[in-house]
Amino acid sequence: MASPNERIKKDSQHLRGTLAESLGDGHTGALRANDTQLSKFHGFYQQDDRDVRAERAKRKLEPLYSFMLRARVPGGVVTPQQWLVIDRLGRELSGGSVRLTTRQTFQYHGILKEGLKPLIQGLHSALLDSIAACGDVNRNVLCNTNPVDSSLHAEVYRQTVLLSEHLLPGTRAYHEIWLDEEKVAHSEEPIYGDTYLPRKFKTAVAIPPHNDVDVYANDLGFVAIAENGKLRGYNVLVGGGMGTTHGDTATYPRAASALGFISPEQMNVVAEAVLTTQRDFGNRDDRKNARLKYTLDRLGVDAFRAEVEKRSGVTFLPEVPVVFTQQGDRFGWVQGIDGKEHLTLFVPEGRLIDKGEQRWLEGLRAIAQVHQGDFRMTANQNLIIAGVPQAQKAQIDALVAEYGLKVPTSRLRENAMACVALPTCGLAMAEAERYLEDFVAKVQTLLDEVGLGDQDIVTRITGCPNGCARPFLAEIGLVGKAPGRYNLYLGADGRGLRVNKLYRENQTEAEILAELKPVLARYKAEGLEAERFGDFVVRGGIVKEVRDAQVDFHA
Ligand code: SRM
Ligand code: SF4
Repeated sequence: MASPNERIKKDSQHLRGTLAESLGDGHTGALRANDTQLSKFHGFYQQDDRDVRAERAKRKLEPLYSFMLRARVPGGVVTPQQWLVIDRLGRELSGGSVRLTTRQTFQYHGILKEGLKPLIQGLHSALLDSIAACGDVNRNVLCNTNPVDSSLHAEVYRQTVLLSEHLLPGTRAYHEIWLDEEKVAHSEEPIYGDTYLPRKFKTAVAIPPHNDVDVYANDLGFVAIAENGKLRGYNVLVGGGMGTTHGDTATYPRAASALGFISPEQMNVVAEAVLTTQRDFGNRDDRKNARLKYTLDRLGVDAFRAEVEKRSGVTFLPEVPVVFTQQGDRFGWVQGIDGKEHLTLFVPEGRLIDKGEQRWLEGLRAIAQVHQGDFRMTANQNLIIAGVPQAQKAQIDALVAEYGLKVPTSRLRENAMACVALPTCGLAMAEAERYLEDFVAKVQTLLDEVGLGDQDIVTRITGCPNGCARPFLAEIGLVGKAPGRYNLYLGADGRGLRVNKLYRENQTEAEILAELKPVLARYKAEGLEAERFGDFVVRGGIVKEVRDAQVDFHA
């Protein structure tokens, strides 16, 4: 039987539902039940503050409802003028905080129902939107951010933006409800149809050797291939994804598989064919088994490829061999091939707030007022101040210092990520964002004790197995089970190509640290020159390698 979301989508008149009525209802801070599903396609989620949930229930008050809104920013690039608007809206409507996400965009939390329309209109005034930032559609398209090494970046970024536009839903619901556009009698969804996709759909574009976008974690991935400094085409990947459910072996994280190589001009037609294949073959009965990775494993890669070829008219050429050397970002100043300077700032947990010596919003506002290049949000919750002329470097450095934006850090900390989790995420089983710094400090102590020192081990924590900080691609992955308890995963490769495997279940912090210490000590003693921690634990037989996630992840 089709999942209830299918009926909600079908009856929504292309995502309109009763959102306008829900907004106008002053008796509650919430939306009508069906509208809480449709709102996602418009970029926002209904949430409530879980820190005060029990206390409010005791006082017979409804939960403290508010909304999280996520913008759509293909490739994560915004201008300084746009940044000033993002900053102002964050201060006025989102409690003075803006959160950079793991998908190159930003979120506002704590927005009241009456704040939604001014927020969306404010973003629109800066040519920004939140269309399809969430929901069963293609989401924000990621693209390698760093315009440093190759002339490919500008071309690949341009294609990323066009792809994002191409895969947008056709409905005018967003414009009517939020931007007061006149209602059209009839609207079309040429790509999606009336029920959109069975589930969310994510796309990323990577430029080797940097896998900063974790391209293998996406439903659809494009890996840019260069020849003599020019874009030759893309390897197409399908079927990546992180979300799992504790105890349900029919769910698993999966690194994407290759379909083959295409030319740059074939990108949109192939993307559309992959998307419609998932639209027509994806599971619409069980949302836990509905992502493209399950469709792919059910059909098999060869049959999936044949279907995409039939729909697109494109014949895949053999995948071109590529080498990825790292996940994560490169920090500090780097000079691009055009002579411009780019500064990657480490943003703790992606949280932009003014607190103590670190005044992120004030500081970035001051930078935006003088900056002549752009800002680039990375897929690791960090920020690049990009395209700075040589002559302005010192001025930017002075502002970074004045507002405390150069945070003392270590390689472990720089490479660590956590999802939002408590108090806003309704699905969190344990802390993540509020716990990461503490946990990383304790792992650093272990590294120092065993003599490893300043090590770059990809470490990620999520508050539940949905995997929003891509913990299954971390060399040390913690996934929340209950307050203060996590599953510990080891054995990803630090390049984002291989998912990890459960090492210990339902552990307290003390237990996790006690488990990690001897493994780190063995790595120090037995690890080969330049061997990554994640590769060592596999070679050393500490965890088994996951080759085929469907079979190996739970074995
Ligand atoms: Fe996520 C649901 C936050 C990236 C897999 N994710 C959620 C929700 C909306 C909770 C909910 O459904 O009520 C979280 C809101 C928390 C909050 O208070 O803000 C949430 N996800 C995030 C963000 C903000 C984490 C972060 O700390 O940066 C990321 C926003 C990305 C963006 O800008 O679009 C975020 N989520 C991811 C990623 C990473 C990625 O895409 O590279 C994943 C794993 C990849 C994947 O999709 O497989 C991810 N989020 C999920 C899932 C599991 C999907 C699945 O296939 O099972 C859910 C739950 C769901 O969809 O049912 C989820
Ligand atoms: Fe929430 Fe779980 Fe995603 Fe963390 S991983 S933000 S706890 S859904």
